Parts: sequence; structure tokens; C-alpha cells
Amino acid sequence: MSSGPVRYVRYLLFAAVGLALFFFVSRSALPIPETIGSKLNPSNYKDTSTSTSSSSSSHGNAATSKEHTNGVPGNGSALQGERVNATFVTLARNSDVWDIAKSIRSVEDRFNRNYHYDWVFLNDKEFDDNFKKITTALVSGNTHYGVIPKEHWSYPEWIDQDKAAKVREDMGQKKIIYGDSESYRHMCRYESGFFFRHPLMLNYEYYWRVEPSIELFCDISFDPFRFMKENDKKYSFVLSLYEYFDTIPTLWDSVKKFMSNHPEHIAKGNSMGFLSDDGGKTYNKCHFWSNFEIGHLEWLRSKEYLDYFESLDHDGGFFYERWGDAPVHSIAAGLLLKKEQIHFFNEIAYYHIPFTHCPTGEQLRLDLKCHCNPSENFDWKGYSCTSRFFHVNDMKKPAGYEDES
Ligand SMILES: Nc1nc2c(ncn2[C@@H]2O[C@H](COP(=O)(O)OP(=O)(O)OP(=O)(O)O)[C@@H](O)[C@H]2O)c(=O)[nH]1
Ligand SMILES: [Mg+2]
Repeated sequence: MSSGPVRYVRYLLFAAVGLALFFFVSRSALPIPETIGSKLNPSNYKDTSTSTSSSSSSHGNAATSKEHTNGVPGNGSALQGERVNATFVTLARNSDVWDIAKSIRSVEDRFNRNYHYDWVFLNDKEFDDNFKKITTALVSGNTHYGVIPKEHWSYPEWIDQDKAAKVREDMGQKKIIYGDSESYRHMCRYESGFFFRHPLMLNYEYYWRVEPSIELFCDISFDPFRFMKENDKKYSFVLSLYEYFDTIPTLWDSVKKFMSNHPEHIAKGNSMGFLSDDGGKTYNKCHFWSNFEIGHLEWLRSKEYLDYFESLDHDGGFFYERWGDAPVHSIAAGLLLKKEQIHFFNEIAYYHIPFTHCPTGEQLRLDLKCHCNPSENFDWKGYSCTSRFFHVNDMKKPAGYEDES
């Protein structure tokens, strides 16, 4: 038996060791994922579950998006760990709910669970409660739901609707893809000229477009929004290809008219070589596949882009032909931006039926835990325009590309 004072010293020692152990265990245990932490925070939960519908003023992204004025492009440390003022954006119908759920799961697992960027959903009709419930549960950032104003999803007054209906009938008979669809035309026109002007989008600087049923095959180990901002990129892509000529027979004539009316909008050092093989006389039909896009909203809201869109829109090809938002965005990026402002994300592995972008480079795929089959990579195959993009930008193709062509 120990005597009194010795016993007290021992009790004190036990207590100190116990406290130290408790402190160590409580600090080193698996952290509560931030996502769960933020979902449990009552103010965040309220914002998510009361996300807006068609109203613009109640849009609550201000607290979760950060404006950076001190970021030096190209200086990785300037914005280290901070988010950019950016959002995911999806145009969808209520019936797309399970297909978009799949896309969200993929984007969250591979990227957004670590960043919690917001997600804006847009629809020409009200989103129903089921759509909102399922998508809000899956997105780790705040969700916002917007109805598209009627004037952004209808015929402008200069369009002859009988002529447009006749075109749809003819294109349907010729079995041109979506040739007979009226809603597809409104969708393409909306994505070309309006989504970035929706009230819910106005407070953001960058967007990442996500469509239903896409897949991401690799971890995204960096913040692409931040990369865009730091490197002054305005538009980016992962897949490029040739457009069906029958959907855009007079698009290039319309573009040439715009170029001659607005030479001041055409960038020096642009990517004309990506779009045309004869210095601009004809369009080679190359375009970036716009179902994936990360881009600068303020560029789309610029006078240059809006003049371009309005000029094309007045020529009527969204309705009298079937101009897609992919060639419309791509031609704008190719002519209004300096070529260095367009970026190809090799690291972002992506699938939208029927094409796959699987990063070239085995070590990269292993490091990023990719599960795509590199032999399915579309980039270096004959119908892709990505080789041309590399050529125009004097870029060296990644090692191993020959095995995938
Ligand atoms: N709200 C709404 N969204 C639509 C409508 N039509 C298409 N969308 C959305 O617009 C996007 C493009 O439509 P999709 O049906 O995916 O077209 P796609 O087959 O991918 O077209 P391609 O890429 O040209 O092959 C998707 O996000 C759709 O959910 C519509 O009538 N209303
Ligand atoms: Mg799609």
C-alpha cells in the first residue's frame, strides 16, 4: 500500500494521462465529413430545402459563393483552398429526374463532395416536389430551381411559325436527328442564348453544365473552376466532333454576316484554324460537344457574345434549320476568344451517350482511379476534332495517343 501523498501523485498522473488520451482520440478520430456537418447546420438546411423556384430575389447563393478580386491568374497559391463563385447548371424536365440523379451522384463522388458547389436546375415548366427532393438530397451544395421565362422559350416575333412547322415535317421525313422536334429547337436556342441570363445565374461567374445520364470516370483532384479563373480560361471542353451538316446548312453564312458587321468583336489570335480549313470561307463543322462545358458566364453575358447570338437568332436558323448550341457556342469561342482562352481538360474523364473521353496516359488514369477503358477514348479517332485543336494550339499530344486512334 502506498502512503497518502504518493497515492495523490499517482491519481494526478492517471488523470493527466487519461485526459491526454481522451484529447488524442477525439482529435484523431475520422472527421465528420464537411458535407454532413453542413447538412446538419440548420441555416444551411433551410436554404437548401427552401431553394427558389421562379423568383429571382430570394436566390441565396451569396453566402456560399466567394468573389475573389486578389487572385493572380497563374498563381496557384493565390486562391489556395478557396472556392470560386461558380455553380453547376442543368436544364431538365421532371421526367429526367433519375437520369440526372445518376449524373449528380457521379459528379459528387468524383468531385463536388469535397467542394460543395451550388447547383442550379432550370426548366420550362415548374419542377415538381419529387424532382426537388431527390436532387437536393444528392447535391452537397445548395440547390436552386428556376422556371424559364416564357419569352426565352418561345418563338420570337420575326419567325414564321408555318415555315418552321414545314421545316420540321421535312426534316422528320429525312430522318434527321431531332429534325421534327419543336422542343429540341427551343432547348438549343435557350442553351445558346439565355441560360446564362436566367436570374438564378446572374450572381455566378463560372458554370459547369451537366446533362442527365453522364458519367465521370476519374477523380477530379483539383478545382476546374479555380483553374479556369487563375488561368483566364473562358471556355473548356472534353470532347469535340463534326456536326451533321443537314442541321446547319446556313449557319456559317450567318456567322460570316456577323463577322463583317462586327469586325471589332473578332479576337486577334483566335481559333479560326479549328473551325475552318480555308481561312474562314467555309466551316469544317468542328465543334466542342457542349453537353459538357465549364465556362465563364460573364463572357457569355458580354456585348461580343450577345451581339453574336442576336445576329444569329435574327437569321432564324434555330427554327428554319436545327442549329445546335454546340456549334453556336463553339464558333463563338473560336472567334471571340483568344485561342489560349479555350481549354481541353484531359484529366476530366467523361461519358455522354455515345462518346467517351478517357484520359490518355496510363499513370494519370491510375493516379486518378479511373474506371474507363482507354480503348474507348474518342479523342484521337477519325471523327473527333481534338487532334485539330492540338494542332491549332501547337500542343503535343499526350504519350500513348497512337494506341487509342
Ligand atoms: N426543361 C426541358 N429540358 C429539356 C427539354 N429538352 C431537352 N432538355 C434538356 O436539355 C438537355 C439536352 O437534351 P438531351 O435530350 O440530353 O439531348 P441529347 O440527346 O443529349 O442531344 P445531343 O447531345 O445533341 O445528342 C438535357 O439536359 C435535357 O434534360 C425540354 O423540352 N424541357
Ligand atoms: Mg444529353
